[in-house]
Amino acid sequence: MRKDTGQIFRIEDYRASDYAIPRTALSFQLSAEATTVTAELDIERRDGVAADAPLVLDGDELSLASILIDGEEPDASAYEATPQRLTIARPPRGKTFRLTLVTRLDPAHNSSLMGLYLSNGVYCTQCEPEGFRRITYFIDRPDMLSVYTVRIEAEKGAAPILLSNGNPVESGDLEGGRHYALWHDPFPKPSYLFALVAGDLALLSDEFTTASGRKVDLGIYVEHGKRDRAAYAMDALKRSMKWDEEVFGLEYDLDVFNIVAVSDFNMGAMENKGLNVFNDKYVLADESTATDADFANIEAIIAHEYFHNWTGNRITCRDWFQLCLKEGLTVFRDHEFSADQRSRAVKRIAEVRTLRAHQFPEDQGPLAHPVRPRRYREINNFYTATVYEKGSEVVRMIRTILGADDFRKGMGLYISRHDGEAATIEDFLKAFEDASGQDLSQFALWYHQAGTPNLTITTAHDAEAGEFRMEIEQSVPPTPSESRKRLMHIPLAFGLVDEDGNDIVPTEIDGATVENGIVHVRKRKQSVRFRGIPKRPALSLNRGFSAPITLSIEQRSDDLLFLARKDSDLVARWQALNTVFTESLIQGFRAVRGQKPPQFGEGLIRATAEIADDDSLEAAFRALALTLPAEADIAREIGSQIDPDAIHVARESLAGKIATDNTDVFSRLYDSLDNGEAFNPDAASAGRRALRNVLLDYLAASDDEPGRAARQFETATNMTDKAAALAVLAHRFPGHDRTVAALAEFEGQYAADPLVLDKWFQIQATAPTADAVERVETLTRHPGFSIRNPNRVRALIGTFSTMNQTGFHRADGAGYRFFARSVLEIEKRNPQVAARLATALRSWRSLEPTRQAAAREALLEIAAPADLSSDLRDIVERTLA
Ligand code: B3K
Ligand code: ZN
Repeated sequence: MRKDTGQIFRIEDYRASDYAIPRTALSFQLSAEATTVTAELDIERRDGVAADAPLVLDGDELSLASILIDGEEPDASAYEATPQRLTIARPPRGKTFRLTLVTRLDPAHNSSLMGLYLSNGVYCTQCEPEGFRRITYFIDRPDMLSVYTVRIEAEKGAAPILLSNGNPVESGDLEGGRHYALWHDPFPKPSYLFALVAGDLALLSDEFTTASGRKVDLGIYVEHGKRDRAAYAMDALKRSMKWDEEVFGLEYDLDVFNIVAVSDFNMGAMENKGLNVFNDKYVLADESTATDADFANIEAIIAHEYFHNWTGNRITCRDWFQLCLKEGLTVFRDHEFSADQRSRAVKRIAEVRTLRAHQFPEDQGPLAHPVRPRRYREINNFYTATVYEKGSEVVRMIRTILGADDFRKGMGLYISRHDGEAATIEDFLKAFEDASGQDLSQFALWYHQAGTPNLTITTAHDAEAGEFRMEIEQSVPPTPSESRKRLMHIPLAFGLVDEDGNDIVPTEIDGATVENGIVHVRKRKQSVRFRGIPKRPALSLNRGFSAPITLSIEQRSDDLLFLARKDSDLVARWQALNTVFTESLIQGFRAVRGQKPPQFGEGLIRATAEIADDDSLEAAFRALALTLPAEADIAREIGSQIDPDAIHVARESLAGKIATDNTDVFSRLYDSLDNGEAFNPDAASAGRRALRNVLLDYLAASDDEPGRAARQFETATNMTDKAAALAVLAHRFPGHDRTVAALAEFEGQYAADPLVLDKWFQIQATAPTADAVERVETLTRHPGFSIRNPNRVRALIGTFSTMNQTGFHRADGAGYRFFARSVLEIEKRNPQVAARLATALRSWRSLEPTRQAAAREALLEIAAPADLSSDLRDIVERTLA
């Protein structure tokens, strides 16, 4: 593994490389433990570079078998090859020359899943960000664009399928049961987009004709026996291709587009040019093995990787500091796609929940960094919620500020200007400025400044003058190495709502820029005065979640409950109810800490029933509205002195109260939502299942017996209902005979289906029982568990550490100790997965003192080994700093 060297990379140190590699020809002789890679690199000295400039190529754990310069073997003193670097001190003096390198790889023992490795007998690659240098020596940086030709040779029996980027050129049989395939990708691309797959896989094929009439062959390759489970992914792919043409005018550009599903993969998927490689979790789905959430994720990730073809591949990043240029933008594009395919408001609420759950804690803790970071020690640790999700919010705000038309023009300009280039955030912003004539210099701080901005809002109403005033004050909290912050441009969408729920149109507005229901906050303090407002309005804020900020405002809970019922903006309606839930739970938490029983307002309980029963609202919206903030959400809002046990008690007591007081409505609704319809993965049907399963959980919170959940488990005809019922049994009736039986049945039925068994691991990892740590530890010895497989590790240990607040944060520190041991064990094989896992401790400073001390011990234990990987060293040191 790549050991930490302590080196820090800084954006200001960027400079173009001395040499370019316009053409790259790779030839692979595949073999599990001894693969040979021959790389023929056409090297070109850039203009203005001294003829004696050394050529330095990156490597990572490489061994050089041979080297030729212009076909001749150089003198041993002419070059130096280490596992990390190949240096040619005095390259040929001519402008161009050819370097031929042979390296040998051992894919079978590559457990880091970076570079070339074997997953379940399938050869596959992962190169982003710096995995290509584990295959051959190269100038492995995203601005090194090269045209690739790839020849793959393997044993035909073991690997009948041979795939790489671009278009297939030729293939054929060879002696000794071997065969070969030749691929050529005409589009210059960075090395991180290189991919190769070889193995024995089943193919689901289809085709797509682009708007300009080009026929594209589509292929999804999966394990034998699973082809039918790829149908939904194929459908999502075709919808994505069409959507990108219709919405952004972007067409696919090669003759083939292939997707391969592999079972060992460090993240979700990878956008390699013409050959996307996917974690099989995000390809395979049918009603009996996947939940509605799985279907939605597949649709989103298939779209995301496909959309990268333009935003990421055709226009790539100049350097890794610009990662959000492709990621934030592509997340924005996949969000829009899902919003168009499903329900826009429901999708937006889901995005807000994700952002708050993952990005806000990052921004508020020791790992905070700007959307475009200025320095890194290990780039793998910057594939974060900030770069992706906040990066997407920033693009959304550009559209809010410019309006849809100028935004679309700006995108067009960005693409036409930079197609075929490696670009920067400055290039991106300039395209929008030029297209719209607007100055985005203050707005650009969203890319450069870390931390979640806060707006403090106070209001006053003068009935006599018919005037409503809103005072806004902005602040950005300090973050690591950024103690002083500059003032941001925050587009805050709002509405003044009258007693019937209608938006009031003021006769006059002054004091700040207000356009189309948006206040553009640019100064520290801003005041807005609305005239023609005789009655005190309810104030609906940050409609549509127009800016990724926090709000400090005293709002009466009856105003919020009114907005929850009446606001014209559905996101704001959800937010209003959620705010009342959160505030009530924080009060409940304080009561529990003070040894008092928590109390909850009747208005809230009534509003919950009313919203549940309002069939003018989509079921999916009602499901989200009814879902209480998660324990981690409540902890984040409390902010310090966190005691997860008290949060758990408060939340359970609110759930119990809502369930007891609303049993009749909830059980009637629960029964009525079971209409026996055939399974359909569409948003409306999924929404009905979501609502029914939220109600099941509530009803179980006041039931003494698990009858209803057990019945649902037994009669369920799809995985969504089955897994939801199993979770209710395991979480609310642990140890009950029917729970034990259901867990055993599920385990037996899916023992041979790892992706489904992951749900069984997850459900048990999240059960909030006193013995959770011991249970999870025991499950690590289950035959279906493997510490080498990232999906298994995430399902069991990842879920435990992020979603089982009482178990992970057990007061005696047992959860942390188990966690530290696991992280170190995983790190030996896969540093990237270990480092990601370790971020679960990033909010340790918000815990109450006893847990804080125990969490620190665990972090110190993780930091102790002298030879940690750069991945884990970077996370643990920043977390402790
Ligand atoms: N670009 C890849 C992520 C690569 C992560 C490397 N640690 C997938 C995506 O965002 O589309
Ligand atoms: Zn991406």
